[in-house]
Amino acid sequence: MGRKLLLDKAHIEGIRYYDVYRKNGGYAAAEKALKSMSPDQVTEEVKKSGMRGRGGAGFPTGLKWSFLAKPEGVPRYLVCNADESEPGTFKDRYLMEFLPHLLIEGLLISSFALGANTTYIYIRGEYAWIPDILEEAIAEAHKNGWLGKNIQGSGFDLNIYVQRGAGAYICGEETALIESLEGKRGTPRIKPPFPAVKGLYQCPTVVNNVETLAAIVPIINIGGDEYAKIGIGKSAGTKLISACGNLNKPGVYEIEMNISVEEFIYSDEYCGGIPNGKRLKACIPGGSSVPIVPANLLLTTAKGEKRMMTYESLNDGGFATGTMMGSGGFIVLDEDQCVVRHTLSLARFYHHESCGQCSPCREGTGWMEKVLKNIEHGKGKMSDIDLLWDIQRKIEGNTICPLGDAAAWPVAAAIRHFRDEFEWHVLHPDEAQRRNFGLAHY
Ligand code: L3W
Ligand code: SF4
Repeated sequence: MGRKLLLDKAHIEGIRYYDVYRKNGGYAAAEKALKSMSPDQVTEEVKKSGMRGRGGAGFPTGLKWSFLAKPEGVPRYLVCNADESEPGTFKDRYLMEFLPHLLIEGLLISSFALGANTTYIYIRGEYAWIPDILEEAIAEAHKNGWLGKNIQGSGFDLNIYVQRGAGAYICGEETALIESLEGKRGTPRIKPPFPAVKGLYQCPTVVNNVETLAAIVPIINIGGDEYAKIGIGKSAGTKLISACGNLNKPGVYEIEMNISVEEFIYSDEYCGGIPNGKRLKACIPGGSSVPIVPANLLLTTAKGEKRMMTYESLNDGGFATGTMMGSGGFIVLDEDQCVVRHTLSLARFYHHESCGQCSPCREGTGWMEKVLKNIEHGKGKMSDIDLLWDIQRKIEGNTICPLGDAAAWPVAAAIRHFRDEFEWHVLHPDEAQRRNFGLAHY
């Protein structure tokens, strides 16, 4: 059994409530940090842990914290990015729903380390029932002296506010999130300046993902060095993976980053294999934005080694053969799935969610959807496949925020690895149309 640092207490009845959480060791890390550590010592432990941001980019958390500007007399903010909208990703929902105090404790320790007295949780609008859970837990934390003024006699003050988003995927991009939090339309800002220098209300701000902030609790409990020993190399610690698609046991799993992809898919401890003994066709291991990989390259790297559930191994060989850990949204496709339809579904999503600020993304996502729809519905030409390739290349790297890349990569990877399937749709228009009967809207 792999070690659990985040979900180890998730099975305890009532762990959502303060009394049960506290009785089971909750707020011990906060106590340790506030009573026996300085803010810099907390940051040092996070740096030593080697933990990388769990939202998708994998940027080292301790390093991000150390970038935070600290001008005299200017407030600093911590913002918790709970706008979990990446297709296939639902791990933060699990943490907030079942372990809200773990997040609040992580926010408290992190805010203390950063010197932030006001912290916001920006939560995805569609998670309509979760703000009540968080607000109830925040009220309990206040009542028990873990929020508010002079927390546990430490002299440190903190208030946490929950802000609901309104259903826009782009508000998960940190600068769009900040714009939205300020009450404006959520469109990404050009970086630099990074939020660490000019973020919320033009003040220094750290934006971290829910899982990242929850993981601060075990890091302080066991120490950064101990945390760094878990996993392989620069993939330190445990990671939550939300597994979905054609799997016997979809769900949220906490893995040590030292198991193979094969073990994750097929072992009974995790996903338990593919239903009805079907063959694995492909996988998108890090949320919809990362490249799709065919089964052979998923289980084994180009060098013939076992592919591991680590940032490095999943990206081994770069985009030509590898993919990315991303947010840990692990989507599995069995042999019956159509990659063209799947790619169309993602293209529709990114077209719909593009904020429209930059032309390559605004226009390109729409064109990719149109061309893919034609191919999927048996109305495409061979030259459309090259046209698609051309469009995605013109988007990648030419936009303000990563949504453009996120829209381009799935299309590029689908053509690179499954070109024969695109060609099949062009060569068999009647069959492609028949398969789509009744799905004209799709
Ligand atoms: C100060 C510097 N700060 C970098 C900070 C930066 C940010 C972090 C990482 O996109 C990806 C995206 C999605 N001074 C800094 C600095 N920073 N240099 O470090 O930055 P970056 O630009 O590498 O990434 P990002 O803009 O945060 C995130 C991908 O993750 N993704 C995730 C999707 C969705 C979810 C969800 O629904 N929860 O996670 C999946 O792959 O496509 O590429 O904080 O400020 N010199
Ligand atoms: Fe908006 Fe797309 Fe440009 Fe991002 S890449 S700023 S979503 S138009």
